[in-house]
Amino acid sequence: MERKWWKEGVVYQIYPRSFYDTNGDGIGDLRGIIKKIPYLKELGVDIIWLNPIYASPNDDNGYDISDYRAILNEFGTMKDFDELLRKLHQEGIKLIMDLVVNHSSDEHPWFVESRSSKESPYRDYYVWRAPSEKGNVPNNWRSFFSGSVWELDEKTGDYYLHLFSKKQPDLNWENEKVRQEVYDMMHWWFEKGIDGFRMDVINFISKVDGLPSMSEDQVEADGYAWGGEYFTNGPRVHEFLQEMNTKVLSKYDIMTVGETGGVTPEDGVLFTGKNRNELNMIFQFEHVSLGQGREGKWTPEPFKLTELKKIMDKWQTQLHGRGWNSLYFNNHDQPRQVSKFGNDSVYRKESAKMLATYLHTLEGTPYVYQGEEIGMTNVYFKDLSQYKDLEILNKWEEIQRTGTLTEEELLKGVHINGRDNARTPMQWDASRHAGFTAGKPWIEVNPNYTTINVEEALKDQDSVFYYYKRLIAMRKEHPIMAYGRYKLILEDHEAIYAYTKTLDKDRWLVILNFSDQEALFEKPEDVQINKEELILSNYEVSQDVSLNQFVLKPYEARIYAI
Ligand code: ISL
Ligand code: CA
Repeated sequence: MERKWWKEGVVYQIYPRSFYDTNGDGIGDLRGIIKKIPYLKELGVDIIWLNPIYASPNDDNGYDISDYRAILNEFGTMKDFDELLRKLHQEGIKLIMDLVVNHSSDEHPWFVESRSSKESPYRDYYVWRAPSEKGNVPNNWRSFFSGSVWELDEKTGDYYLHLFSKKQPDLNWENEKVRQEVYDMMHWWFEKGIDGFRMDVINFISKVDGLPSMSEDQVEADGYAWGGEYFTNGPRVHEFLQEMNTKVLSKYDIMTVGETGGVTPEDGVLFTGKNRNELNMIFQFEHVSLGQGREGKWTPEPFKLTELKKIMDKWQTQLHGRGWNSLYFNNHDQPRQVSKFGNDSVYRKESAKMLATYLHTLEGTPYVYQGEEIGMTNVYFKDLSQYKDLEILNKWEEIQRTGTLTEEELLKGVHINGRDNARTPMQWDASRHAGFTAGKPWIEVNPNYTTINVEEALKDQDSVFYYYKRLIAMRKEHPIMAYGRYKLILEDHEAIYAYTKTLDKDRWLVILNFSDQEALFEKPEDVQINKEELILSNYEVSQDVSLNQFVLKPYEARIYAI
C-alpha cells in the first residue's frame, strides 16, 4: 500500500470557540491555541484540523462565512494566524483548515450583490428561483435546520436556496466563475503554507437539474420532505472535484478530507480512489447515524453491536487498497463518543480507552476531537434554553408548531445526540469555568469538569490522556496500525468486537468488549496463534492468560501480536 504522511498521522480537531480563551471574552481564540501547542505536542498528534475561523456573523458558529480571506475578530487577527501556523510547523505539526463552499453567509459581499438585483453580475453566484405557480416555495425540500430550503427575497421577489440556515445561501457550482473564485481562494491559503482542507458537505455541491420536488407522500407533519436524493452525490460532483484537483490540489503536498453524508463504500471509492484524483479520504456517516428513530436523531433508539460491525466491516473491507477511511466517532456535530458508544458513568475511563483502541487500529486515519483524549462526556443541561446550537433551537421552534415531539422528548434527544454535547468548553482544570476562560463562557461548561479535566489527567499515569498518547506514539513504531489489513472475526458476537490486522509477517489480534458486562472470548479455530505478545490493554492482564478462551472485563481492550 502506498505510504503517505496523512495515512500515518493522527489528526486532532480543534473547535476554536470552545478550546481556550486568552482575553476573557468567553470565546476561545487563536492565541489560546498557540498557548496550548505544548499540550498538543505532549499528546503527540501530527495534524490539527481547525473548524472555521473566518469572518462570519456566526449564525452557525462560523459555517456561514462572510470573508474567506479574513479571520473572525473574536478569534484574533491574520497575524495571530500566521504565528499559529509558523509555531505549529516549528513543532512538526501540520494544519488543515475547514473549507465551507457549498454555501457562504448571506452577509458575504457576493450574496449582498447577488440579491441586489436580477441583473447583478453576481446574481448567478447563488441559486435563485421564481415562486411556484401557486406563489409558494419553488420545491418542498426541508432544510437541515428545519423549515423550507427556500427563503423569499422581497426585493426581487425570487427565492434563494439554502440547504442549511437561511443565513447560509447555497453557492451555484454550475457557475464557472464561482468555481474559479473558490479555487483562487484555496490557492491563497495554500500559498500561506497550510497543509490541507476538511471540506464541509462537499458532496452536496452539485444539485439535480430542475431541483424537483419530492413526491407528496414524502411530505411530513412540518409540510416538507427530505430532498437528499436531489443534492447528495449529485450529477457533477465528481467532475467538480476532479477539476478542483487538477487546478489546485495536485499542485501541493497537502491532505484533503471530504465531509460526505449519505455515501456508500462504492461512493467512497469514487471520492478517494487513488486514480480518481479527487480527495484523500472522507467522513462517512453510517456508523454515527445508528439508532435513529421516528424523528431521526432526536428520538434515539438502542442499536446492536452487530449493526455497528456490519457498517464498519463494509467500509473497512471495501476501501481496502481502493480508497482511504477517516476514523471517528465524534466531532463538533456529534455527541461525545463515551456517551454514545461507551459508558459515561462507571466505566468512563475504560470505555474511552477501548473506543480509542478501536479507532486507532482500523484501516484509515484516526481523528481525535478535542476533549476526547480526556474522556469528556455529553452535557445534560436541564433546560433547552441552555443550548446555543441553531439546529437544536430551530427544532424546538418546529415542534412547538407541529407537536411531533414534546419539549421533554426533545430534551431527551438533545441529551443523547445534540451537537452542543461536543461544544461545551474544553475542560482544562478544576478552577471556575474549567479554566477555559477568565470571563463568562459563551456556552456553559459541563459541570463534571471538577473531576474530568486536563490537569487531573496529566497527573494520573493511568489516565485516558496517557493511553491516547501511547496509541499515537505506537502508530509511529508500528506500520501495521495504519497499513495492516483488517479482518473481522466473531462477527455475530453481541458484546465482543474482535479482528485481526495483518501486514507482511506481522499479525495483531484486537479484542474489544463493547459492553458493561463481562464477556467470554473464544478464539475461532482459523485464527492461528504463533506467539502471544500483549501490545496494549486497558486493564492489568495476568501473565498466564490463554488466548484460546478468557473472560473480558467490561469495556476491556487488548491488542496482541500473534
Ligand atoms: O450534524 C448534523 C445534524 O444532524 C448534520 O446534518 C450536519 O449538519 C451535516 O453533517 C453538515 O455538517 C457541516 O455543515 C453544516 C455545519 O452546521 C456543521 O457544523 C458542519 O460540520 C453547515 O455548514
Ligand atoms: Ca477570547
